[in-house]
Amino acid sequence: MVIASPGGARAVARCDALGRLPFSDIADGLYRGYLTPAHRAAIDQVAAWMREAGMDTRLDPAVNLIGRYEGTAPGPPLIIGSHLDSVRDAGCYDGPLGVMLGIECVAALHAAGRRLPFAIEVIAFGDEEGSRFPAAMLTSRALAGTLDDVPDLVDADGITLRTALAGFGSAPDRLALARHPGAIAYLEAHIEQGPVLEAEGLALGVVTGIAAQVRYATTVRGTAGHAGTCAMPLRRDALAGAAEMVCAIEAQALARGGDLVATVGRMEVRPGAANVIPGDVRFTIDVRAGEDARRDAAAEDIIDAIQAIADRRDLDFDVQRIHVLPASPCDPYLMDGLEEALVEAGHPARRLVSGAGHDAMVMAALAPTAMLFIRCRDGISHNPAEHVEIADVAAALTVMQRFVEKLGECRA
Ligand code: HGY
Ligand code: MN
Ligand code: MN
Repeated sequence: MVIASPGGARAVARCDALGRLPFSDIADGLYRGYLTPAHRAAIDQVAAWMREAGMDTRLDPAVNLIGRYEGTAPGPPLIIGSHLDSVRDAGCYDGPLGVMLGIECVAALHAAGRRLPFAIEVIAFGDEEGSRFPAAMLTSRALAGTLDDVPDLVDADGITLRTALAGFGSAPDRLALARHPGAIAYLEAHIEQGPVLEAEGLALGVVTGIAAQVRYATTVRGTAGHAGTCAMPLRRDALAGAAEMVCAIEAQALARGGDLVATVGRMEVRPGAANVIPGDVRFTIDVRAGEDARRDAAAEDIIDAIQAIADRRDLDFDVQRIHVLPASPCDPYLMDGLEEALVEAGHPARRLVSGAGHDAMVMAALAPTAMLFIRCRDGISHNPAEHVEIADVAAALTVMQRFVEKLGECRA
């Protein structure tokens, strides 16, 4: 697929193109899961765009797509990346925009016949969202070498990670081979997914760090029963209990205020019939804060609060931690360089924290990181209404190109 106009417009157009079949696993809207047919189609298309920009391409054992543009000298590359997978019912820009902007940075060098004193690798991570298997940042953790053990994951259709990897010629025990030898820096451009830049009339901002996050899988068990014959005082209604728990989780986060957030994003009710008292409810809890200690304190209080509800209602309760990532500060030197590039390109300096998680928080184990935020309309994300302006994306590309040139000047 050839999309003509270079730069910001082409990056946006390519994200839009990836938002439709065959690059989505659903016909109406966008969902691109890790190791799905849509992921395969997206890899093939993005790899073609990478080769068009002068890169060699490969898939690593974790099924990250890596495009490489050689430099004039040997040594570790600059990595520019983001993720190709999406949440369910997603917008087009969360993830792919950072990959497309990385490709545009290389395409401009290639078009000018130029190479920098270091190679540039553009990486399209396969699984940042964790929307297919219950573990997030799986493939950037494999690449950064922080995936300690590969859990036996199964998706909602009962397909195992092992089976899904086999479809791409890999296997769980090969994920460790995805470990990257190292990079001089990791740069990720991403939509802000929040309202700050738009509220201040800014197109771009430099990210100072990424909030700590922890995620739990919770099971509440009561007694399924006949909705018509079981008297209210005798019930062990798992859904009524879970509903009280969800409100308690919200209350705990509201009481703390600040950047502490807690979310129940997914709930399954069983058996799920209108005339049966629910006996089994499973839901997720996602807790985030700017620092690990505040995240942990809030999570502990939340679990205590919902355990007390289970006890009072005579419900069985189980909670498993399924994902945890520490807060990840961006590199001060790289932040300064990115801010210089921002100001030289005519934008006010603005630094802000990211409440959203990003592969950058994992890549910090491999290299110093920098993130550039791009304004998005109404701060909306994880939603088909996600929208960016081409002018803002073009501005981001200019800043990224200046930043990359600065790195080149430092290493010349
Ligand atoms: O959940 C997050 O913050 C990211 O979008 N995966
Ligand atoms: Mn993202
Ligand atoms: Mn996301």
